[in-house]
Amino acid sequence: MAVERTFSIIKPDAVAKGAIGSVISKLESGGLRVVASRMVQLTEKQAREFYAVHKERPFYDSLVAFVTEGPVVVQVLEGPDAIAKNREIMGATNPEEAAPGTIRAELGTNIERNAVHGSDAPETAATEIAFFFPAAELATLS
Ligand code: 3AN
Repeated sequence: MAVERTFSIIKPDAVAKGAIGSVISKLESGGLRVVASRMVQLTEKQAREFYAVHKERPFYDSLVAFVTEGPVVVQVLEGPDAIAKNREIMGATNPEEAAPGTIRAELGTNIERNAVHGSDAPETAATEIAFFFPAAELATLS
């Protein structure tokens, strides 16, 4: 298994619930390590740009409003097969379909307010990491 990096957001709903620690605990228990982390209040401009791939979708404006309603934690995770592993730990996009024990099953409310974001492929991981973190801010773990 190749060691990869992926990008993760702990969304405003999970932050507001005081669940930052639970999310990171699940990620770390699953073998992922945090190599960069920052709390940030996204601007509308940043959110629109970050989610530009969804700009034609009917939920785009609502998604932008949600991710800007309060602070989020943006982070970079590293580990074997980190992209797929993170998505496995997150669970399905719709919390109602997420497997028991996953972050979205435990902390998500609905398909929009679903607690976390994770990159879906190596290309998006690279783009999303660079959107928030200069290379110099990524830790090298021993
Ligand atoms: P994932 O986050 O699981 O990769 P995407 O990339 O399809 O899912 O969707 C990005 C985000 O857009 C989701 N995390 C969710 O917040 C929101 N979203 C996706 N589908 C819907 C939908 N049908 N209605 C409302 N929000 C949605």
